[in-house]
Amino acid sequence: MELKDKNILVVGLAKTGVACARFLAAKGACVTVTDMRDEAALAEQLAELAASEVRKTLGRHDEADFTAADLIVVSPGVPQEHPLLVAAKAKGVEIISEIELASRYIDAPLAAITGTNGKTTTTTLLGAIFKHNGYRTFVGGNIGNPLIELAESHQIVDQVVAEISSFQLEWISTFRPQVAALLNLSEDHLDRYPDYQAYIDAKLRIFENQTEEDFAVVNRDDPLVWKCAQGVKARLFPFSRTLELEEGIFCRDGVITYRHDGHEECFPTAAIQLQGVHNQENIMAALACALLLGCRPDESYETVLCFESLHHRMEFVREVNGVGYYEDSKATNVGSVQKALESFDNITLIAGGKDKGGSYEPLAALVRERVRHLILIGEAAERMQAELGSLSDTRRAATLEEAVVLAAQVTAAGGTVLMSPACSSFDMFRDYEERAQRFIAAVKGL
Ligand code: UMA
Ligand code: ADP
Repeated sequence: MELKDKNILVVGLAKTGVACARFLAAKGACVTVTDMRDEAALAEQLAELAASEVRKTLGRHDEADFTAADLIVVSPGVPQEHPLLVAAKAKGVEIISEIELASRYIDAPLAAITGTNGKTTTTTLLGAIFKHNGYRTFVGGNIGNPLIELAESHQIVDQVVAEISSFQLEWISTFRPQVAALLNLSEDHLDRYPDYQAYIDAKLRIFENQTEEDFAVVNRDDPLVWKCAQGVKARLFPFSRTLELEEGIFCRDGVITYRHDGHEECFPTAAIQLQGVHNQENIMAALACALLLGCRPDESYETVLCFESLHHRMEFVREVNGVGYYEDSKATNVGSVQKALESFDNITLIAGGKDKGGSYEPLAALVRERVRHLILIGEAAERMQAELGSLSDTRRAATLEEAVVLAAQVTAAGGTVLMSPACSSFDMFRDYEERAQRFIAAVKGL
């Protein structure tokens, strides 16, 4: 792909935009960056770009930048239907995402992980398995560091593991992972997509350019994933917690069994530290990707045995007066909260935050069955109250701290207080990490 002297517009100047602009400028392209935020708000990003020659349109977007470009590289946070992207597309301008650009400059095999939940856990575990097998490995993508940073660094690696979001897949054209995993599907990001199907369609694009030489690792137990998988060109490699599979990876009676081309490997689960059925799925997906890409079973299993849960995913905080307090701040949709509720009985659930537009109804049965007290916070409180408020003792709190104190008052010994919000955090906090820290501080203050 020739970039020298090309007019390239980078839309969005956060992590992705900065890395793309630096990479493209170093390749000799004429780069313009544009962001709705102004210079003052972007001081940090501009400092990172100080050594690169780039033109800037900040505090606004100019149509002329879009329609005059030879190529546009879009950040994940910019919606696909942005009118200026639509206008540029109508004029025939090529528009790509950062993962598309990066993948054109990466030679190493690519394992790409998507799904509504479990991406970060599975990506991190798979990266650790590759490293323990002795492979030079880059781990990146939606997990926090753009893939283009690998291309920019000229680092030589043997394996690339990428966490991939639906947003990043919106503008791909040739992006082709050797192994792509789809962990699960449930409603999410409906504040960005017109409907659930549009979100699903974006996710499924991970398989779009695969051929029968590649593998699609898919959740056999998720009916929607399994149905969608029937259309893929890659070889299907299912994982299951319920079925014995001839080809695939499955867990039964405390043993994970991997079967591929008549070959079998067995991995007992008793000594695995990562708890919860959802993590069993993440482990199977990571093991499948690793073994399909040449990892040795023994080293891979050793990594799985030692791997501990990542922070802010159903993490135990402390016990006070016989009540266990758990923090699951990364649970920002109903799919992840379902898994959290399945893990406990007699729950006081603290939920709510910024509403993403999906239905809370999928939680109803579990709330009725397992939640004794529901304490709602944030912008979504009203909608959640309307959809779930009649199923258990439901209360409202103005702040997270007030919710924790209220939870401590109403929860009897033997119960569990669980913060698993089903919403993003941006109405009250900087991000999910700040929400987690505030919960932990409030619990420690009890
Ligand atoms: N902007 C405009 N015009 C617009 C819209 C936005 O100029 O119309 C600007 C914003 O002012 C901002 C920039 O565009 O400066 C948006 O950038 P971004 O949101 O893409 O931020 P990055 O820092 O580049 O982060 C992105 C991912 N962000 C999103 O998908 C929203 C990060 O995922 C990812 O880690 C990073 O690239 C590296 O690949 C975050 C995320 O929340 C963690 N992902 C979602 C999730 O996990 O649920 C999908
Ligand atoms: P993602 O990167 O997709 O957001 P994480 O690994 O960060 O995934 O986990 C996010 C939330 O989803 C946490 O609350 C976690 O407990 C839950 N979770 C993790 N894996 C799964 C899974 N396979 N199915 C459902 N929920 C999961």
